[in-house]
Amino acid sequence: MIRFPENFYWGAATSSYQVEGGCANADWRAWEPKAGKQQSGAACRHYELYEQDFDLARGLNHNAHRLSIEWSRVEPREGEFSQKELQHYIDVVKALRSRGMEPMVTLHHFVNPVWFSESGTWGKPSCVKRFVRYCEAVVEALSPHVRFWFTINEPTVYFSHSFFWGLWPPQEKSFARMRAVHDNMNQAHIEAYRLIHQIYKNANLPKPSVGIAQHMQAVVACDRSFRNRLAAWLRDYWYNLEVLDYLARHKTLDFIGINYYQRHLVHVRRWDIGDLFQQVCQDNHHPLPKNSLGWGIYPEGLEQVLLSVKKYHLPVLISENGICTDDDNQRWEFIQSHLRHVHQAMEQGVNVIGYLYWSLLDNFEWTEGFTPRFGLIDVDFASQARRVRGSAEKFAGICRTGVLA
Ligand code: IFM
Repeated sequence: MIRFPENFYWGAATSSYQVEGGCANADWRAWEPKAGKQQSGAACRHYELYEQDFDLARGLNHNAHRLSIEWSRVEPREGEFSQKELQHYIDVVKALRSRGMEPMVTLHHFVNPVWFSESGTWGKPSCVKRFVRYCEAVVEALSPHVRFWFTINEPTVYFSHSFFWGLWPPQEKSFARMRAVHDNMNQAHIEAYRLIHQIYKNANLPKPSVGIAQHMQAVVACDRSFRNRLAAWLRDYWYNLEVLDYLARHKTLDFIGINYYQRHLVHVRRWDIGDLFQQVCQDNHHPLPKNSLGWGIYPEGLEQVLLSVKKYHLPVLISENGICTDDDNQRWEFIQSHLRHVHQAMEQGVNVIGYLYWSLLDNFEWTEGFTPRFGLIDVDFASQARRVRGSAEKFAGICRTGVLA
């Protein structure tokens, strides 16, 4: 039997664009038809149905919930802030509080307002000022109700997918642009971190906790050869640790959010950028069970990445961990096996303060559309009916007792 601490945060995560629906001023929305991708459309209609969804989460004994603010709603045109939308998000976080759930709020989760993308996006140095101005409006409005802030979700995934691999809008493929975005996002985090603390101080509010959600893969060399071990080290540094090192050096992390999904088995056949930083070895050695997108399920990897951030001596929140699958037994197995490794990392001294499953609801999985089913709650996208999955009921038992049998 495994017991987690009494004050542990248990819950699930979502992001605005993936669940809300109707994000008319978002750059992703403008890009989807041009790119011939499935369109996010009404998504889960969570913008209207959030109270019902939070009732379900509360019924599943969640005591925390991570959500994101849709920048393109709050600031649909440059410098014009919508009081109506700010009020909407105040209502959302109050709805969580009134149900006994700790709101954990992300300010940027992959999506930008169209005006921001059209005027240089994250590649232009003025983006820092623009992002910080948006943060100020949101944090001023929500600070009485929120203690946990994530400035940016998965910066490494965002700048590599959007500016280097050309997979996401604006589909650029330039190392120089990616570097500029990387630098600007780091700077944006640092300035937003300081601003958030200042706002709380000015308002005499208790100190907030500000961090980022970092996507971390368990990077494993597929054999003991020097070149594969070197490549694994490089990939681990670049994807997992480089941004954290920088922000920790600047003392702008109060906690680290970790989003963990899969193993990356590194096999460098050629010294090219794809083999080094992107490809996962497809040979049939070290086979693993897969999720429905073919990602290798590797629970011990969560312990590995947790131990790799121990050196920062900061609280760690599992801000996302989940599986897309049509087999709900596999989901329950996934949750239990990952939690065992979280606990093992805690026994080795990592200060893990909570676990948020990705995701509360089936939702819009970016270029993969609505097919992958990550949710604790099944969503029928035609009728918008919700159905709580068996795995969610079982997870609810752990959320209630803190005990995994
Ligand atoms: O759906 C995404 C989320 O937006 C960011 N983290 C990974 C999830 C699954 O791919």
